[in-house]
Amino acid sequence: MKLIIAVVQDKDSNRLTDALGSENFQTTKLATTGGFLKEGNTTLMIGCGDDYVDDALSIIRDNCSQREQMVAPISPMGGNADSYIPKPVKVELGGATVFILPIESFYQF
Ligand code: 2BA
Repeated sequence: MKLIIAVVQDKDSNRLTDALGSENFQTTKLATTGGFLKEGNTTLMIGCGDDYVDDALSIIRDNCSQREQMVAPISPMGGNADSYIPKPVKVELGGATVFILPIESFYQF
């Protein structure tokens, strides 16, 4: 058994959980925050048999989109805030960041 942990954009999360559910994958959805952008994203925990990992990955791939986002950098520490004109930086948000962990034991009581 494996635990798939997928960090996805909020905009994709409902479509993705619906698509996974329609293929009988069970999911747990966590409201998370990205460390870099400090914005909300969604982390899904998906427990499944080893033979189903590829199917889950292709559903994730098909339902998560890459997007670009402009981010305003924070003004430099100690700098003169009056003369600092923040230039937005373009950040490429991935479709999904996926970790796959082996599961030693699985119980449901
Ligand atoms: P955030 O940490 O908010 O990062 C959002 C996007 O900002 C990233 O998209 C990446 O394009 C960019 N980014 C992140 N750190 C950067 C840096 N030091 N300099 C320049 N740009 C940077 P993704 O790579 O698609 O990541 C989307 C979200 O997935 C992340 O949100 C984070 O919540 C999670 N994530 C990505 N890699 C991770 C990792 N190795 N471990 C844990 N969580 C991860």
